[in-house]
Amino acid sequence: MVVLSQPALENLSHISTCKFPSTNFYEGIPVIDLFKPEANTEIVKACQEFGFFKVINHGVPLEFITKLEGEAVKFFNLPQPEKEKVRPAKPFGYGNKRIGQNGDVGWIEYLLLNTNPELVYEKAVTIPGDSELFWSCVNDYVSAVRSMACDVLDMIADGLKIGPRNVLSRLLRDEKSDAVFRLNHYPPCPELQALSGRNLIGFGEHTDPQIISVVRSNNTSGLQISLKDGTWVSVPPDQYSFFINVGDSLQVMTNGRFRSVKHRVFADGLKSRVSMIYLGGPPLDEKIAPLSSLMEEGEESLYKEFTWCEYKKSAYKTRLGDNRLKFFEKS
Ligand code: GA4
Repeated sequence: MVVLSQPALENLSHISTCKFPSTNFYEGIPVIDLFKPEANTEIVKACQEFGFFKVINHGVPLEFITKLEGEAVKFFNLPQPEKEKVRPAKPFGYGNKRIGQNGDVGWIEYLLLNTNPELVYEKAVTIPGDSELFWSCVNDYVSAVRSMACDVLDMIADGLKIGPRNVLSRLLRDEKSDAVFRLNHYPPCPELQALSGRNLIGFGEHTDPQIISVVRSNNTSGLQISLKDGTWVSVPPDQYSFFINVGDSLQVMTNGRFRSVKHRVFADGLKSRVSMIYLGGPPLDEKIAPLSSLMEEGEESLYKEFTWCEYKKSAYKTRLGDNRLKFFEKS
């Protein structure tokens, strides 16, 4: 079980709140067993309908997950001045309440890390205590999760009946793949919940700019996704499974067939939520465009041409809740 110390209730007027019916879970989230032969088609269907699904039988060793969670809890439990010794998340490091550089805030603290082997030395983030142990846990976890994400992308190619099979996964396997990894801690907000029955927004609504994101959290609720009709639903937590989000880049590469899913996170009233997210992006110079093998005769791209670097630069100038793809849609 995760036990973390609670921060004092500070002036929270700048962080939005909302009624969060945490027990009212949505039961319609697709669950994909990666061992089943039908997984390919089920994943494609889930990406079209929801842009989101849960995977079981994922093959990521539980040991990697629990070790990294232990390191994350150790870090977030440090006294505030110790945590602030880590370089600020501009772009990589420790962040507290501020998200990105454009004024977004939430009831969250986090470590934002770059896991690209080429940049690791240049942008290395040192963690108080045993930083080497911390990084070895991150690397074990990220390698296993990346490999599972690549399997999922290969199954997507199979399900879409396009080739080569690694047309998507090669982008994450590339040593220049621009992947980001975040460890999030959403402290509970018991006083606020007791006073008003409301919960604090931990991470406001947004889509992920990358290709695919793999989320794992402890057994605390908080994650919500937006369905096609705009309804927000709560995702039942499951510490033994992973949740996968379609990102903006995969929406473009499938020419809008897949949905980049809007999601947000509330802080729980009583429990700490700790999540770990691998966001798999392509190399910076990669062109993001609909896959030619998927396009039907006469079908035109819905998007202007751009590279991942161009999209990322533009996305990082936006606010969390903005529609980042709209600048790249053909009118
Ligand atoms: C959303 C997905 C990832 O967490 C992230 C976020 C990034 C950040 O936290 O710095 C951004 C956000 C995310 C999209 C818009 C910009 C950039 C905060 C923000 C307001 C690491 C990412 O790649 O894009």
